[in-house]
Amino acid sequence: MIDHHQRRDGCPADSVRAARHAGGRFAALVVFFLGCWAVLPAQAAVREYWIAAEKAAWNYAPSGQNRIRPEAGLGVWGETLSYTKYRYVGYADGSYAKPLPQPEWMGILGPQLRAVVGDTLKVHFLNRTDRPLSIHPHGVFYSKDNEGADGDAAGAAVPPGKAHTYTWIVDEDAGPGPADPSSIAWLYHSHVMEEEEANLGLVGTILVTRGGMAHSDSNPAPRDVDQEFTALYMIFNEEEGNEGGMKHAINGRIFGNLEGYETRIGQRVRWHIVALGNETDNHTVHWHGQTVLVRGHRTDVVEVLPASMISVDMAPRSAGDWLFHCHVDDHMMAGMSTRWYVRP
Ligand SMILES: [Cu+2]
Repeated sequence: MIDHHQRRDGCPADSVRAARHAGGRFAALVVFFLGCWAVLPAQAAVREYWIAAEKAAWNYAPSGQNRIRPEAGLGVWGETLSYTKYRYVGYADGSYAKPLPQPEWMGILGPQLRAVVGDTLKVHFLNRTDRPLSIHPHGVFYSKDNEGADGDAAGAAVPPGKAHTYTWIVDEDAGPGPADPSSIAWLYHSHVMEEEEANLGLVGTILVTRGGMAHSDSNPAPRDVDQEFTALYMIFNEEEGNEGGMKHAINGRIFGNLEGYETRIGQRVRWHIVALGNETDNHTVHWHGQTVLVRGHRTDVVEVLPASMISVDMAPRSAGDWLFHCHVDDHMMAGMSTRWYVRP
């Protein structure tokens, strides 16, 4: 990721909106800069990301074991564990030479994009696969050319071997609302044949921090939390009509094979829970060992439906290797379960 900082934040929202409605790009720029010249000298960034779509082997349970209840085994879900998936892979620059490392707990998720309200996201997309794909974001402000879906705009379906740059504006309407915590999550996914492509593995998240709440200009993460985790609850359908091919996964792993959700007592931890999929993707996400605060309500279970996004806060008080799982019986049985670790 590369950040270019500009004196642009704090421009009067009205002038920006007026400019957008005015249509012409030149007119928009003039109004934009006139608006900005007069007001607050806050910093905003253009944050650039490079993402390639690539085919990759994916194993839903690399240990080959049920790590939650070893004696129960993997059942029908263990008959085939490895499949060819399509993934969003992050790179440091336009050479697309060396994939950026990401934490183990991210599993199959694409790179985490971050922004602060007022920023612009520039996402360079290279399609290295054999089918047309896109990146369609939720939440952020985009023109039709930057929607990554639906129509003949260049970004709606990027052919194999081709590239496209998406520009997304992270305005107030993309940021946390009054009852939200200081950062929220938006999904992004491919949207040429959406229902197939999410299932292929082309899913990621955008985290947006409220204005004034970032650590620094170069670190857009919120400063009132110590750690942020993201969890995608989604059943991947690998073999139509075969229960064993229904992979009830958290970030693409089953039966405790997702590792890395690790924290310490007293850390301020934020969880961004997202879901995608079909009518069976109604999940009740449950933490053992700790309650969470959801928009002012206390609970230890949050409900998600396909394309839901919810952000919850906790400060763990009890050390342990705790379960983190879907509370729907069938889903639990099929392996939609892992652990989160609270160290003393
Ligand atoms: Cu579930």
